[in-house]
Amino acid sequence: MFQNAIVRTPANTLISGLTTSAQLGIPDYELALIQHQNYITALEQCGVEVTVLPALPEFPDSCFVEDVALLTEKMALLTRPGALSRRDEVATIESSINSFFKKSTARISEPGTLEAGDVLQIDNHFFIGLSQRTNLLGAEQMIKSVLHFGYTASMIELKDFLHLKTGVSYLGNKHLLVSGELIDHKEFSHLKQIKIDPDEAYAANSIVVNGTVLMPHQHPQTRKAITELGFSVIELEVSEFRKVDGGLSCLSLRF
Ligand code: CIR
Repeated sequence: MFQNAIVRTPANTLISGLTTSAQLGIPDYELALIQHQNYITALEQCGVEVTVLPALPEFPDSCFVEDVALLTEKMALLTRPGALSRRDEVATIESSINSFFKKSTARISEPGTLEAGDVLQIDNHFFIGLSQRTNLLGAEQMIKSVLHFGYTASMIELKDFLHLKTGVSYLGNKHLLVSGELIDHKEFSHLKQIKIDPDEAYAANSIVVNGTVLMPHQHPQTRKAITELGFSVIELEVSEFRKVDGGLSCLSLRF
């Protein structure tokens, strides 16, 4: 069960966030604020206490808090983002994380890079995507840190996705939402895959919060597959975050 979540209010500089999706247009900041508030409300509906950190205009992507830390039951890991413009976001969230994880905080150090959007936890195991943002050294550092706490970890090389969790989410009970290059990936052969059509690929980034799946609005086939598994679903419109490559998972740290 998750008891807490940390989010950060989007800054008005969100419109200059890093993006590979420029064809979707520039985010509407006022709408992004409304969508962000709806996201917070959904987390609260799932029984989570949400800590809302203030906007940081000097970091356009800072509302995507997932990337700067990995929070697990036993430890926290402060990352070192591969995106230069995001690297100093870590320092801005550290004290908040330390207030929850007093004893066991590790960090990724130079020349390693890692963004936690590249980390998928399934039970006691972490899959780490090697991406444009997460390098081998960062992944190796993370593996060393988590082994120390009794977890296991392995790497998955990515070709297309920005982050590992751009293309995969774990629903629990061995069920995986999966899309694109990760469909039928050998690392996931022991899991039941819900394969997402290319036209709904954005829904591969969904989150499960205390038994409820939070997924992006208007992905009917994916929604049907998820509800058939018995999950309750909350659909959220996050169009303004999608314009800067953000999805459901990256908007919060849940623990
Ligand atoms: C970035 O490129 O870093 C942000 N515009 C989007 C980050 C999305 N993070 C995630 O999916 N974990």
